[in-house]
Amino acid sequence: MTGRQSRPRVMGIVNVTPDSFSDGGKFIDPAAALGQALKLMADGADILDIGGESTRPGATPVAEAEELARVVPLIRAIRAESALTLSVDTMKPAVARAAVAAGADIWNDVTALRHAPEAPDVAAELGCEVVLMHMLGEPGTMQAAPAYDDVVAEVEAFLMARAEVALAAGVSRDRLWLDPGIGFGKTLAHNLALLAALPRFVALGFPVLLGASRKRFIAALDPRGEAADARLAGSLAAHLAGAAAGVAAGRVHDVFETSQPLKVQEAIQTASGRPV
Ligand code: HH2
Repeated sequence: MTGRQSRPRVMGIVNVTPDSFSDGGKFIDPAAALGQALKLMADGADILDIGGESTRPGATPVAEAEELARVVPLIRAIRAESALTLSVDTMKPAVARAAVAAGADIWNDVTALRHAPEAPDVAAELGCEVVLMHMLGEPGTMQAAPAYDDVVAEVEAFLMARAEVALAAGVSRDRLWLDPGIGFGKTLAHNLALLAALPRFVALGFPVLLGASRKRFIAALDPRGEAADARLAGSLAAHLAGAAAGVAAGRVHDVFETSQPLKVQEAIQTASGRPV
């Protein structure tokens, strides 16, 4: 997938975890997780991103068997109901492999295929789409004291280097996505610099995924957003900025609420007569 499209696709988040930062524990029960997936589909999701391990700062790593048990039956159950594009949010090649066998189309890897040495080869072998995300350090420590000389240049160089690794392993170019990793080892200033630089990331020629939904930087700008579920309006502002920059998809908790302003923005753009 390359090039500019009219409006970003909406990727709805389904976290089958006890500890995700905004919805941890809500959907750990398999029936609740499937219910949430079906709700997000009804709300207009173009893609669902299924995750069984939280990557929030300080999150505890999850054993492979536990992560498999959380995500694989859910992917199978959604696939039995729908042909919607499904993504698996995992850093473990074995989980990606089982998820693709169960019907997932995209491997969303917050470590950009760095978690295990075999990850690039597995991505090539699976033939699925792959999201390469930037993270500084590890989830446990990434927010300790993130520092860059030039955050935009460094994130861009990292993503292009990881794309090269994936390509060298045999992942086809039209299967790769890039994601600047909002909140993953970044201060408020770093997140804002990356959001402002989204057009530069889009210009790299790969589809860009943006994940700003309910993230902490919103509370840093408005303390009334201290609770994660009080950050919807700020999330929309960030995702509309992403749309204006030409990102291919937004990864969000609130699918209905995000797709509506994106449609309005697209309609205004169309009415303006300016090419998207
Ligand atoms: N953010 C989170 C998880 N996965 N994947 C991509 N590609 N981009 C992101 O920005 C991104 C991601 C964190 O959000 P969430 O899933 O809500 O929380 P948790 O990691 O605690 O499960």
